[in-house]
Amino acid sequence: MTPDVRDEARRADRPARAESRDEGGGGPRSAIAEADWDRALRLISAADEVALSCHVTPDGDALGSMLAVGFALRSLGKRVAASFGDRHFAVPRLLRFLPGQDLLVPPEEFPAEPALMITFDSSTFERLGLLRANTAAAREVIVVDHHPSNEGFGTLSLIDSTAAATAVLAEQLIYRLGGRLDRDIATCLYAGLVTDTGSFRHSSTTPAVHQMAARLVATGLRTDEIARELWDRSPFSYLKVLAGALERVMLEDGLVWTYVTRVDRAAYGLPYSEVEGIIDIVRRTDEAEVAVVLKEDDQGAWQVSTRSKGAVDVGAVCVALGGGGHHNAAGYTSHDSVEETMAAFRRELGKA
Ligand SMILES: [Mn+2]
Repeated sequence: MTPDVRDEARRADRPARAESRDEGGGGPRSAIAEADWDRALRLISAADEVALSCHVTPDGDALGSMLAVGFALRSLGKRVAASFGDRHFAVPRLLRFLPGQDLLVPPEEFPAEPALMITFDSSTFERLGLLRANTAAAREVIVVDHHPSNEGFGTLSLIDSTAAATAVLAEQLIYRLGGRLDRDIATCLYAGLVTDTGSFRHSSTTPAVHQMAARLVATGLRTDEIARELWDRSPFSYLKVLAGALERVMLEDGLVWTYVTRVDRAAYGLPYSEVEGIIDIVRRTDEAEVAVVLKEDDQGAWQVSTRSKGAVDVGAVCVALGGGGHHNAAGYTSHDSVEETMAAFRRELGKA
């Protein structure tokens, strides 16, 4: 599965999680054992320096969880190096408001052989990008994550697939370390919580999620400012590119789709990363069960984002086309023309 496909899954509505009381086979992984928390605390208390990583092209949950724990470790007197393994190391524009960016170092300054490393929200070793070698060379690797598919690539797993976000586990780790929530830590955790619950809209939004949000908001953080940074801003050029994409949107037999070329983006100087949100506008369409947006990247390949309202498994469609994802949110890469790409998509959709 390509990183882009995983990004599709993480950006979109998650399917409803099974109840954690279901302890039969095939259910979510059970909550983290006390013995594992204890071992994590022992490893951390014995360390002078802790190296933190999250997945490449981090979202609010990955970066927010990592920075929140980074703050807590620093206040315990640990040296902290935090990073993510992108080739072009830069914090995504939407996340530059997060406090704690001084904890970040580019991958080339990350400890080559960390004695203790902690990874956040990365479901696979692959998703650590340039930091894979550092991870492989680390003596101990604690994996903090909530993806049910997590490979458990570390020496210790703190994985709970019933958690709505990795930030939920990060908060627990901070408490167990004897840390307290301040406004900076809470801002980072809140960014994770709202990102992964889609602003408390997804089915993962449990009473526990709102209780955690209440603890975070009680520190005095600005929910309005965080919401604007994460969801409600874009450069003017985005509106122009969006207008072009909406101008040519098509509705055919329950399928709504459009495309954005690199020429469209170049005309307004809009980077590829800024067109991710177009699918969220297109998928609103009442008359369509499935939404597709083809986004041409800087290399000329089409990154295909797909969404379903539930009746169709777009994950299966995208797997058949070489990609992957979830039932309601998936993606793949196409090197064909727009017409050929859509013809192949329709063909697979017909089988689903
Ligand atoms: Mn997450």
